Amino acid sequence: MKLYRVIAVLALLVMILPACGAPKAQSTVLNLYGWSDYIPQQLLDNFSAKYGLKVNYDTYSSNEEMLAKLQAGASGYDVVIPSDYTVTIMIKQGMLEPLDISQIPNFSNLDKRFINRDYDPGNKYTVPYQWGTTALVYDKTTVPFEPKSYADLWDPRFKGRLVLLDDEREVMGMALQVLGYDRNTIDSNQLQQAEQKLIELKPNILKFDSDTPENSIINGEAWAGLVYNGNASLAFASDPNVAYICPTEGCGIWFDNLAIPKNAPHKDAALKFLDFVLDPEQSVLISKEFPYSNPNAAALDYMKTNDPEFYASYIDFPGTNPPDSFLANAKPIIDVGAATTLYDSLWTDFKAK
Ligand code: N2P
Repeated sequence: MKLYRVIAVLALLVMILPACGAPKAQSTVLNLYGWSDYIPQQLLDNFSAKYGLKVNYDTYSSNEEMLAKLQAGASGYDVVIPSDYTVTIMIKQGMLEPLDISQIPNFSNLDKRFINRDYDPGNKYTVPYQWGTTALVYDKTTVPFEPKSYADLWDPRFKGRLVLLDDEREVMGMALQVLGYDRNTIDSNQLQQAEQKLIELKPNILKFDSDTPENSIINGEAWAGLVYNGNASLAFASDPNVAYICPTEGCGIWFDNLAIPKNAPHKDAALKFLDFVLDPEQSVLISKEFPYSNPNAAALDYMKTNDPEFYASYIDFPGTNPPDSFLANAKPIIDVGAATTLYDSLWTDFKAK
């Protein structure tokens, strides 16, 4: 065979072989991009030890922050943790890799109530992480009166004493509900009224904090606030005078998920991570450090057997185990499509005032 023919055959083989399923080198790294204060370091260490993978963990404080970063071209991430309405947006924009659930055996550990939800029918792109409510927290010993509604937060006696999530859909949603509107409205007039309503609340706001708002309640600087359930659970764990209630207008309800961004560089590692997080023993680590509500039925069984004391506290507290008074009147955030830009601009304007 002439030399040029040998070269041509070799070149052809180099092109064809990878497509024929030649084994691809296993990843040695997992790049995780998740909410801050949400994944125990112990779980990441256990994952690293089991698979010999190095985990890099970048954090964000809101869905909007994560989405903006990915839309701006950040492409190195293997796993993200979007909430329900953000899953809708990411699927619509082709930002997620489809999942093969047969490669995630621990998926069967999930409570059936938390799979196959509207934002991802058939779990084609996501697996549940944690879920929860967004509602009112307060310290019974510091408040001038016990609030019952979101509207009560506008009382001048709360001057400089409120901590609010730095979460545009949750806070705008609260103002819309106080005005008697749908928290997912796309009506620009109602949205502008909501911004005005929030501007009236400004004197009462001590700070915005989506990461550790429980600290402001625990240290007494804030008397009440709008927080996620896990924040309230942590505040209660350190101070039994803390209450977490569903306001008369109705609380928020949300479902967070693990997903693999399109073209993730280490998809094999990402799939291993999705399965590992759903292992009951690992999942209990999440509940113990970040007590949101856990969608993993096998994990709750594991907790009941192996840590009955913690399980009792999990079942007792409305932050971890929301009673009907929360669930009957809980409203999810849904994708508002083109109106998202109006929410963004009103929120930015309000924050700058
Ligand atoms: C973690 C907050 C996650 C809950 N800091 C919001 N869906």
